[in-house]
Amino acid sequence: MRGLFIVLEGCDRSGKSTQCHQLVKQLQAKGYSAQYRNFPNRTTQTGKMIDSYLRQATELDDHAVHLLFSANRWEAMNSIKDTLESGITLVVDRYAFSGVAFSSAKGLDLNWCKQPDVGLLSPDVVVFLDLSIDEAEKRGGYGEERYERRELQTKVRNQFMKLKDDTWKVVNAAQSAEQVEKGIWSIVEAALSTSTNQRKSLLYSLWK
Ligand code: FDM
Ligand code: MG
Repeated sequence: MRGLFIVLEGCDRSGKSTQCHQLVKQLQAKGYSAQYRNFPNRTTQTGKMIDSYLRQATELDDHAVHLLFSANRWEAMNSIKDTLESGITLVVDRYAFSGVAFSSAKGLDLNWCKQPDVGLLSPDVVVFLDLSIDEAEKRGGYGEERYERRELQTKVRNQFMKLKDDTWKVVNAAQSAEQVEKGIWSIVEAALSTSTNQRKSLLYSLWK
């Protein structure tokens, strides 16, 4: 049976990366093969351009960088598909939802933002770690990268809310790390329990 394609999304400081790594560990402890991936993947050619932009070392047009983020996902699709088909479950830290939420928060048209990601592999589960901006700021403030500002983060959160559909599972990220972990696990456990026939075949159908 193929692996599950799990995406964790949320605003900065919501604990996404920590929870992704915890989830991989928990899956492995239960005997599942699981791996962590993240977007942007800063190690590829597109990823290096994105990294330099995020560190504010270079400037890029908003549209151009949006397309780079999308290309950074497209170039990973074959590998993601092969990995899932080999039976490995993937826990992915950010996906196209971040792509659209951030770029549209900067003022680009939301529908325009979705287009380059239309037809990416659809995740089986999207877990949204929900945290208010006030709670996020209490966690030690933002860092030095582009986008790590309260004003933009507030807009990003609003844009995420517009993308949320009934396939999303929301977990309150203001809880303790252990409680968040439990909330995520119960969602993942339900998805894992689907039998071979029930698990829908992998489709390049995001936003189609
Ligand atoms: N980000 C991330 C985008 O603007 N578009 C995208 O498609 C993705 C995947 O990049 F501010 C933003 C979100 C965040 C920044 O992400 C770097 P990490 O997770 O902090 O590395
Ligand atoms: Mg960050």
